[in-house]
Amino acid sequence: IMSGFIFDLDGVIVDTAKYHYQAWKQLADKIGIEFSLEQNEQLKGVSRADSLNKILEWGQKTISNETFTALMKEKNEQYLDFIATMDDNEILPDVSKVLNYLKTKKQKIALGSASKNAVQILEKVKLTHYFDAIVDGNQVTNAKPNPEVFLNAAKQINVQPEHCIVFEDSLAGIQAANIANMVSIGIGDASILAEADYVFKDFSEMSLEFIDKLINLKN
Ligand code: G16
Ligand code: MG
Repeated sequence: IMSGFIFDLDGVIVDTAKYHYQAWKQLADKIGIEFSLEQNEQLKGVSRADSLNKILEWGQKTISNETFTALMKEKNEQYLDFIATMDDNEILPDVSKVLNYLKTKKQKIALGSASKNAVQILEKVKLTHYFDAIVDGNQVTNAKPNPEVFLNAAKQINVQPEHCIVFEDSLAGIQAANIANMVSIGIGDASILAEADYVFKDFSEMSLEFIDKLINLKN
């Protein structure tokens, strides 16, 4: 019996969403655009370029391609400064427990992230060795809710989409998992993630019995 477990990174394995927010906030302040936590919610799972496009749209600002590239670079440098301080203390509750359990049950594990910094972050928090495949923003052209990232991950671990389970903190990611015909599990706020098959506040709310159920789900 074999399932594929696909983890989103930001907001599921580590709370880098707060660093994305701070980096975008600083940039928005600098160019004179208001940027709220609510708006930040809409940037979760969204690529760097699409995020900047949305912020500019909200602020009704048009800029040259050159400035656009410079602003993306500036945001990422700020973000990388935050990332540099990360260690395994930043792994979210019971993520390691779940990864360990899946390993002992010989399940396939993949990463499905929109981030171009995913490999670096996994290294910082020392989780790289758990993953049979890593699909991130460097390999994907269509952003969530397009299912490309998850379908690509399923292919790399050689598991049919119907036998894959996706853990996601963003609505776009839940939608992508649903479109891919995978089991979608929201990690976070149930009111935001209402389209998910299941929602948990975090992994500490998820029992090992439930994970067993996922392993045996559609086999
Ligand atoms: C993450 C975040 C997004 C971020 C995107 C791109 O996706 O949720 O907020 O904009 O990656 O990140 P970067 O600028 O590092 O390439 P995910 O899919 O891991 O949640
Ligand atoms: Mg996320």
